Amino acid sequence: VQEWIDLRSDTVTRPSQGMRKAMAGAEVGDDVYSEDPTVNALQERAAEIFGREAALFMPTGSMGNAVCLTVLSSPGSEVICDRLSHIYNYELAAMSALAGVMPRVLDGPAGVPTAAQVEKYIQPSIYYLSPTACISLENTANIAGGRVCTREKIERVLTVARKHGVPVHMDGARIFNAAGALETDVASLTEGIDCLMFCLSKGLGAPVGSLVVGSKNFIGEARRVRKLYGGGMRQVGILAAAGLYALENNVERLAEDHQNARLLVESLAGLPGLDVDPETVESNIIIFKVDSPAPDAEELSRRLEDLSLVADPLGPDQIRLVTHLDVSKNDINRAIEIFAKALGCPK
Ligand code: TLP
Repeated sequence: VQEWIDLRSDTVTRPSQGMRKAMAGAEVGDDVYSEDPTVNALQERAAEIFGREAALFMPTGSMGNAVCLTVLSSPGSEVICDRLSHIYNYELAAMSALAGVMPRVLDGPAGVPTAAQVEKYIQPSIYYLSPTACISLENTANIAGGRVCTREKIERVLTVARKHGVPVHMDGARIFNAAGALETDVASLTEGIDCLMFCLSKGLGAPVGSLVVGSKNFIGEARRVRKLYGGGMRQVGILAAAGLYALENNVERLAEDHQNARLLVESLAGLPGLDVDPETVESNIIIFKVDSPAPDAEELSRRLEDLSLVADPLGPDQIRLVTHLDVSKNDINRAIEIFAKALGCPK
């Protein structure tokens, strides 16, 4: 029987034997009392890796983002974000529903607004304007095709933000992919950003969990808001152990996912009806348009599924493919053959 190749997301990764072993052996305690030694170790490790004072374990990336935006805002204020951002599209308007803030949406290149765009939309202090609570940047920018935001671009936004006294949040769900692609480390890439959320549950291969990093004061507030949102957890050292294992073992290997994405996109670019630009693929995500003679995205993904490859359509004419640690180079070669077959190309 052929194995499924699942390219829907890097969230589909399953914990390895080594990770499961680490989880089974984890020491635990009640984390609402801050007494889970493994959670504490993970938080300390995350703070250290990012060069920040403190960190906080979160059940999900969405909760991490919601907590950060809540801490930084008050109801009636605005969060500057990109039109393609995850916080704007895929978090059920949590920033509005929970924090009472309004997204101020900009169309940045590659999924991240530029400093000039941001400066134009930071609200002047006039009583009838909603004040700008914060700027949120996503790195990598998922729906922009996993695009990587460079240190230079971040720094330009930080300069404008500081000039106006506005804090900056980063949705760094895939920040290790970004740092890897830029051949830098996450601390240098994100220095000066007020708060950042990153996920353990995506390319890093943990079954669950994200962290928020920031100053001691910020994390103190974040702990309060996490509890408010129902995210106070108990003996979650078993999950934190997976996170520690992921940070130790699965960061360097993200480069393989990027190589696999490159191999895949370069072959897909030669197939009829797939509008793929390999130039824009910078990490582990490939998003492309399908056009005639290819069928629509829905039909193409049905054909792929018949051939044991799962890929989610992103609207009627787009498909997203994500490489991850449960997809090998062999799987990618098979995926290329499957695409050719699904598009009716001769061998
Ligand atoms: N992204 C998921 C889906 O929700 C789209 C995926 O398959 O890519 N920020 C970014 C940039 C994300 O990509 C995601 C998840 C989140 C936040 C939310 O993380 P979770 O799923 O842990 O709440």
